[in-house]
Amino acid sequence: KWKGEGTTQNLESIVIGRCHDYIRIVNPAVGEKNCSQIWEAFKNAFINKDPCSILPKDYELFINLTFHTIPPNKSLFWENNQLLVNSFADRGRRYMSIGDTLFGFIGDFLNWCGQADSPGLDYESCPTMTECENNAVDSFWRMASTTYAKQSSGVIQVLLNGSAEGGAYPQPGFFADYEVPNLQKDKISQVVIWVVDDIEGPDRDSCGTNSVKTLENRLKTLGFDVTCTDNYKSVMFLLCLDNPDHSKCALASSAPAAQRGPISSD
Ligand code: ENP
Repeated sequence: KWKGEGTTQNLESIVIGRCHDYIRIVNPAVGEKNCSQIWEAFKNAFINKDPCSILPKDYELFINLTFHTIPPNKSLFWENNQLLVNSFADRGRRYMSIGDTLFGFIGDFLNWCGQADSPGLDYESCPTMTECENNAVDSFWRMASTTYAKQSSGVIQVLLNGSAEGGAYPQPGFFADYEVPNLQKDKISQVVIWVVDDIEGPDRDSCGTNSVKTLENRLKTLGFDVTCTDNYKSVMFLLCLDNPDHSKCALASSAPAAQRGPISSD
């Protein structure tokens, strides 16, 4: 009856399994957590309720149970480049994006919703954002985003997609609406913005133009020290893995090296 996809099959096993994977393998530094209690808190946020009346605060217990600190300088905010961010962050080894926190790790790529007057999950369909904004998934990410932004400290990075249709800094958007307003001025020393275009994609947005300019001005007005870099090299290298022959991917020294031919033995 809803337009969105239904609950992911095996949701309970996935949530409990991801929780164990996270605390034992991905990031044992968070210490002991009770994964079955975390599942109960997650489920109780939305089961037996009208799937359009779920509020961020319904996930409060879930967030309290999964809560851990985010190491300074490791936060990585983003819009419109989830898979790139997943690779770049490397499960928290390089950066800790929201998907590399315990609460974000549990929800990543999943779908879920309940139904009024029934304890069952709805595996057939779930409401989309356009049907109602207070749906189980969006309210989850609003709560997670708010928590993540409030916890971020030191130098924080923002990876934006300069080829995105709606602009690199979409408004409305989770970053604009739930993260920027919750950044803690006294804990954050600098905001580093990276605007990276798709290798084949158009150059729609860059530092100092269009929506990125709006973001830079907003952050400066809030009192943050802001820097912005277009097509940041480390991220470019990662994108170039899949497009090694594209002109944007030529390494500065590689052309002469190739022309030199094979290394001679004398
Ligand atoms: P999209 O639209 O590119 O990607 C949405 C997909 O990313 C969904 O599969 C969603 O999982 C997953 N996801 C991971 N983290 C978030 C998240 N954090 N979030 C919403 N979805 C998330 O992402 P958005 O909507 O632009 O959100 C990007 C935001 O994440 C940025 O604000 C960034 O700073 C933040 P699922 O469970 O829906 O299948 C917050 C909102 O970290």
